[in-house]
Amino acid sequence: MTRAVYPGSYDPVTNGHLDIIGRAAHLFDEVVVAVLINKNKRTLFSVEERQEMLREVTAQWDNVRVDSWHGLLVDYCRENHIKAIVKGLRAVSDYDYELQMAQMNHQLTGVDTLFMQASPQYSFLASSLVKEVATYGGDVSTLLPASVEQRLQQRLAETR
Ligand code: COD
Repeated sequence: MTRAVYPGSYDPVTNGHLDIIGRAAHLFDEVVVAVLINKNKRTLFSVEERQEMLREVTAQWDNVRVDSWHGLLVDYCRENHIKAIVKGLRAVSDYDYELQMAQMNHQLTGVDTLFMQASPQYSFLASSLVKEVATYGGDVSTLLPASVEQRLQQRLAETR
């Protein structure tokens, strides 16, 4: 059985993430979308909320599972017998840091990282930018699943 993990912050999940998840689900028997917890990073949504949104929008794929993890990604891979990490690359600017992480992870445990190129229509898309645009009233409806956009608008209204 081929199993891969697609790790990230997912604060919140965007259509760019979903595009990678769907494509990875065609390549692997199982894809685990893992919300990595970083206590030093301030997020708009809690880990539970981020997982809930991911579960809603990935329900269409039987072989996609959502999980969370606090600690090193390589330890998650080891504990769950996962040999491949999937990452999305939007632009050359993503590559330097992603390559460094991939090499470090490989050095630590031998786990391999597979890069999938972002689809052109999503290559500018990042959760942080979506939050910024929505904060100032911009239209983000084509960038997020409808249920996620609804939650984002609700959260921004609560924090105003
Ligand atoms: N199109 C395609 N891919 C995209 C898009 C898009 N529009 N937007 C984002 N992605 C990709 C990102 O490149 C990334 O691969 C993934 O989707 C998740 O994105 P984010 O922004 O939600 O998540 P990040 O980049 O903040 O996640 C970083 C990790 C949490 C994966 C990383 O920090 C990590 O592995 N942390 C665990 C601790 C650890 O092991 N540290 C040592 C590393 S060597």
